[in-house]
Amino acid sequence: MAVATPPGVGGIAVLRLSGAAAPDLVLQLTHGRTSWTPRQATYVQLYADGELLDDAVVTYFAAPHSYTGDDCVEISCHGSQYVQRRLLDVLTAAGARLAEPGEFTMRAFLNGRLDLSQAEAVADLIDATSQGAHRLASRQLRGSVAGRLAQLRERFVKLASLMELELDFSEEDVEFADRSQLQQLLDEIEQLALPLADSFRFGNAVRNGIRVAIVGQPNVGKSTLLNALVGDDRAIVSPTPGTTRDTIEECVTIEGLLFRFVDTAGLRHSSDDIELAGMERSRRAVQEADTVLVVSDTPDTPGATPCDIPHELLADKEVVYLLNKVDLLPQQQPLPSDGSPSAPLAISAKQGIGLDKLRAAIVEPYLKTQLPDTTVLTNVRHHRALLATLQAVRHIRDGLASGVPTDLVVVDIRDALYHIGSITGQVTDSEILHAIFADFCVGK
Ligand SMILES: Nc1nc2c(ncn2[C@@H]2O[C@H](COP(=O)(O)OP(=O)(O)OP(=O)(O)O)[C@@H](O)[C@H]2O)c(=O)[nH]1
Ligand SMILES: [Mg+2]
Repeated sequence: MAVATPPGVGGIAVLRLSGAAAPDLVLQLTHGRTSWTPRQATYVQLYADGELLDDAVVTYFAAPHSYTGDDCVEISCHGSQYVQRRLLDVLTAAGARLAEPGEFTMRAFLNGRLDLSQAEAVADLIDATSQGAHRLASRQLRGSVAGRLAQLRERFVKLASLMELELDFSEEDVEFADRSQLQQLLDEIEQLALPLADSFRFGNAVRNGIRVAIVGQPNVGKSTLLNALVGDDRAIVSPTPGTTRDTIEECVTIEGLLFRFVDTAGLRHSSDDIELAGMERSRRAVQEADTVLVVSDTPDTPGATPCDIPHELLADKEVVYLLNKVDLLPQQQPLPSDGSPSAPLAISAKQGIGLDKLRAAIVEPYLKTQLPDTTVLTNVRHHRALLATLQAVRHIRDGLASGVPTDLVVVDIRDALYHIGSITGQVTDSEILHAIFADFCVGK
């Protein structure tokens, strides 16, 4: 039992009970009702210790056709904190207990209503604040990740059965399993698993809000650019180099995706303590960023990385090089962005030139997560398990190539199956389960 609506006062509050005893417990609060009709909203008066407490609407979901798979009852009562507390009290006295966070969803998982990846999607769906994040959670809830993993699993099972066949007959010294068939299966596995593992970088960013760090030397117009992108005078702009000391973060939704733009202190050699601390934060902002906008304002060094950003820091990030203040360039001079694909985008943050192109460049890599029929990983736990699966695939390949005994190769296949099973919840230990569901809100 738990209140499923947010804590506090509201027009109505929903109290949810799950378990075989739930329908009878709630009947006890009515004067004289003896049953509920499944899936029918029923207007009732609820009594607490003989006194009328509230008018409410009760909906009964009979097992197994409920969220948890057990008998469920939802009470929609008035959203007063007193009514909520009193209902919890009388139901507790009648034998109900408060649910743990995520316990309803955990019951649904344990009753086989959802696999673990779908159950986790429920929490993501509730947390989603943008269309993009909602879309990914919604697809995962409908089984996109589960479906892709089932395809993977099927191939591993086939691989295992071929190898085990070989194992059964090993005394006869015959190599049964056709090596090319094994290779073919491993190829298929990698073709399925690699894009899925790669999708995590973009999927995770979309789920959490895509972090975009704006970096460059002092005075190139980083704060002006932040203000232009968020459409607000958020950061102080001045002709004095070293204006921005701290990082400044602001969220904007572009094409349904949530972006967290971070303006940073300009990077240069300095002996000022505060400025140095600011630059340290700039570097951290780059480290945490999914996309980095590297801004410069001089056309002679387009695309140059400003001092103190090591190239390896940018290795697994989307990087967009910008040449700002093009409004100051002589009209006849061709813009440096003409030509090579890695050439910087010419913009004027102050005059609003080139900002649409910039927005398009920022959004582009993440938009592919939104295409219909793509399966995208968003969950760190899933990503780790999939990387472990791919590691096992490499072991299997090496084992086959170097003639490792079949029983050892089979161990690696079992290992891979274990990791896939850990994503869907086919194999889990209860500690992991509790850790996953503890992050849920109460009442879900
Ligand atoms: N002409 C022109 N001036 C610009 C443009 N963008 C910024 N500026 C000017 O450049 C100066 C520095 O701008 P800021 O946005 O404060 O630069 P910054 O990179 O944040 O500087 P720091 O915080 O000191 O690192 C200001 O006087 C801005 O008005 C532009 O596109 N064109
Ligand atoms: Mg600034």
